[in-house]
Amino acid sequence: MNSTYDLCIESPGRINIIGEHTDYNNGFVLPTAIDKKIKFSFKKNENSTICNVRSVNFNASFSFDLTKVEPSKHQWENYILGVVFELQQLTNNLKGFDCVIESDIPIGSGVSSSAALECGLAFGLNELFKLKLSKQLIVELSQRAEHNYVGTKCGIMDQFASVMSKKDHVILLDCKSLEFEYIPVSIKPYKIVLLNTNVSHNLASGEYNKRRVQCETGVKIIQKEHPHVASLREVTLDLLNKFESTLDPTVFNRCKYVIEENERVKKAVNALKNKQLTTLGKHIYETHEGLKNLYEVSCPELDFLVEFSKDYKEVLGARMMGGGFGGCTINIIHEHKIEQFIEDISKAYFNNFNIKLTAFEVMPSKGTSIKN
Ligand code: GAF
Repeated sequence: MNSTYDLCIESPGRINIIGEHTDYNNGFVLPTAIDKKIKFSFKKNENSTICNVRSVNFNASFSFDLTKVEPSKHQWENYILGVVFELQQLTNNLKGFDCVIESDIPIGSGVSSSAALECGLAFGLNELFKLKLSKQLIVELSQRAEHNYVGTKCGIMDQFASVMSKKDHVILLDCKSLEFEYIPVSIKPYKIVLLNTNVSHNLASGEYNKRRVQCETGVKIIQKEHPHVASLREVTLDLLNKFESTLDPTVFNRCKYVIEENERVKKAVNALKNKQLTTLGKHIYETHEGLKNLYEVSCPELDFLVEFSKDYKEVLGARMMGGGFGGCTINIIHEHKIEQFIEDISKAYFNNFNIKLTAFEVMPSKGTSIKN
């Protein structure tokens, strides 16, 4: 840490083994933090309400006054302002501060640099000003910041993973009750490799929020006849099928995907706990099919990478990860084949799209913490 700063925080990005687009449907997810993170250096700005924030990666700075926090036209600033605004709804103890931010998380790659930014800032300010907010509150206020200042009506998975993760484990999170279980990632000799399409997606661009509305539309129609249904969590495939002729076909497909995905998470967890890694991989491939055909959040670059991986018996499973429309695929691959696989797939990807692929292995890591 730079010696002129009082506090250094590290806040990680996340992966998700399985359970995509289920979090805002009260479903199940299986994420964990990774060893790519954002570093924050904080210091108090005594006797002032002015806050100065600098992003090393964007080579940009901005300042704002705590007495006049409002959205900015620069999206990255809204992540900061949103968190400060949400903190101000909970406490009067925020004072001026200086903060420098530096990240090695690839932006727009589906590993949630946004949640890392929100959670790291909230966690850091909680420490700096001794606000005594619980980790769960930090998770929830960071999610609200994304809803209210960034405009993405995201679920809770990314913020939860960024704050709550434990080294060498994934989190089975019930997004309805927020009950969770840490599950060891014992997958030797396999490893987790991300392949970044380097095609950028922007969740706030509307498609993400549209999916959420489509799922809610399905729920509202089913609810009329089945009042106990509050979310897709309470809908079985049999019940959904009874509404096939009533629901708009797109809405039906979205709902079908979510219901099937929740079932897949449970099966995948079972497979992981019993070291049935081939079965785990099969479910991961099935998730990609669902995201591509029913949920329609994939894109040609992601589909290409997943299809290509199927020619390698050493790849147990691959799928697009995160919100979609670009970003990374997650791959479970035998450690002896990683190098060859990356070489082959990078060449093929470049030949097809004229875009360079970026590949990196990730380790399940701990959540947001103070760096000593
Ligand atoms: C994004 C969102 F932020 C998450 O809440 C989640 O919905 C994910 O997309 C899809 O599973 O990362």
